[in-house]
Amino acid sequence: MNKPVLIINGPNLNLLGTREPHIYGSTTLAEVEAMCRARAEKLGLAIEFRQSNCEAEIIDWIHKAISDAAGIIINPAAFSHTSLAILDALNMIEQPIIELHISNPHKRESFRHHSYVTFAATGLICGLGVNGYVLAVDAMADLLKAE
Ligand code: CA2
Repeated sequence: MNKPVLIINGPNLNLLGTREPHIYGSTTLAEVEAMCRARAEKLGLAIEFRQSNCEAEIIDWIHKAISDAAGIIINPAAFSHTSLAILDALNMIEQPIIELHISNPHKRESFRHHSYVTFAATGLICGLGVNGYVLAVDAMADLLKAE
């Protein structure tokens, strides 16, 4: 059986669509999950879609993905800018990793310009709103096909 692509969402993204719509839009995370599932189904990919506000839980998911996932799509949210521990975990992954941001952090405050996660990422999608998730599923399908 094909291993699923793990889609990880970091802290506060459970509130997507309910706050700061001028930055993040008004689509909820449940709706983003539905968009990803629809696209993945068309591409014949299985996905696991998760969100956590807890750094340790995200690290545990990444460890499990070493053996259980075909690839990882991750919006690490604020942990992008702070978490060397998530980078260390992602560096253990041999499968493709796509880092994703809804906004374009490089157009925002300078503390968002650096992401630890980028050092482990195969590719990066940012600034395209929640449609970036669908594009990430497409890009992951291409990366997996090329393997
Ligand atoms: O643009 C992105 O996707 C970010 O990863 C979002 C993070 C931010 O710290 C990064 O710099 C860029 C923040 C996520 C906060 O989630 C919210 C959800 C709903 C309303 C407000 C914030």
